Amino acid sequence: MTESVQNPADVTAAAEAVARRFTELYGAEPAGVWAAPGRVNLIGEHTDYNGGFVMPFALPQVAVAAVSPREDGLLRLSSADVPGGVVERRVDELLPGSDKRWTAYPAGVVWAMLEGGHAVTGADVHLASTVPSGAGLSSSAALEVVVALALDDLFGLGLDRALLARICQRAENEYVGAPTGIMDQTASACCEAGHALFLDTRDGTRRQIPFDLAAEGMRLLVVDTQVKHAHSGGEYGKRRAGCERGAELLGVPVLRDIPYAELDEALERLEDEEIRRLVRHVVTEDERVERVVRLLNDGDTRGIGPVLTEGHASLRDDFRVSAPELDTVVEAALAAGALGARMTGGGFGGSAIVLVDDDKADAVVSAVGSAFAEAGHQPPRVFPAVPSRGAWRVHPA
Ligand code: GAF
Repeated sequence: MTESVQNPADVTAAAEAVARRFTELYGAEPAGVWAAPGRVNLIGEHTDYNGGFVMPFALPQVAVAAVSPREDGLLRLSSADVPGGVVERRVDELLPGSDKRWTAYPAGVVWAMLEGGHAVTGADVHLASTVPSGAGLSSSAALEVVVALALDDLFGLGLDRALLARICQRAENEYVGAPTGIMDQTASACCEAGHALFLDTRDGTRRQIPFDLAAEGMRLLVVDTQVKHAHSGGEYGKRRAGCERGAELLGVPVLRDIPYAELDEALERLEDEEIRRLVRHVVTEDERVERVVRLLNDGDTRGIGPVLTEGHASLRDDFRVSAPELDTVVEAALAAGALGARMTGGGFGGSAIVLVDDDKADAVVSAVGSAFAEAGHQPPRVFPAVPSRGAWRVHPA
């Protein structure tokens, strides 16, 4: 049966627990405690490294960090979620690509800050997270952003949220070695409760779009297939390289520069079928984000359902980043009366989202559970996605 999980994080309790453990590990109370959320992406997938549009919102699930600054160049890292105690590094010896463990995310942020000329002289950090890892819900961006925000505060760096997100992206791209775009870090840093975030990844324009499904008798379910995905694995990078090749062949800096109205003409100029499919996905996906924004602005929230489902078909058939478990969620949910459904995040496993009327939610959850059992997939975890706030300092408030 489908397991129902994950109450929204009780951040205050989590912050107290993390601060207590920090004190045990490092022998003094932390200077503060910060939190940064995971995200789901409503629409706009694999567009962020093509200069396109995305529309994520933050989840209630968060990474929490208790942190104190140091002046002696030592970086001490520990996590409640990973056994192994405290890991020590020297900030001036951090080396991109040298760390294959979870510590690469916080250490990468320190490295990226130093590379950017921001003076960070060391820190003690204890982390814990309620964002499921490997579920396509940006657990790694949450770790990066929570550490970046803490360091920004503690060292008085005065970074704005967009720059904070770019530093975290640099940590992920260069230090961790995953060639991701800017969506996840921006979502974790910049989202607002009750809103989805429209982001133009080319010029960085952000718009908060009110997104209150509860008021309209609907909800968005996250279905975590528990099939693990990994961005540093080759497939994500191959898609990205294919998109860049497509832009080059079409003579534009990024695929965002191909107007939707000129897509057919652009496709005719491409001989390689694989690249043609990648280009078609990216250009149509940007158009779908714009359509969703228009529908939400017009108050037609139900109308976004079919657009989400269209997006899934494009990711499955053209971009080819879906997985059998994700397709099962979408098919079973729609057959049971969902308004729309799609995979969310990078793909190759991870999570799907399902837009559903409140009175159909139970039927949809049970249909997805049965379909998984029938297909021999391990049971998924299902929880509602409530648009929540971006990163903040929990203590001192
Ligand atoms: C992952 C990446 F981290 C994002 O930058 C984005 O490309 C997404 O996959 C696909 O839309 O979450």
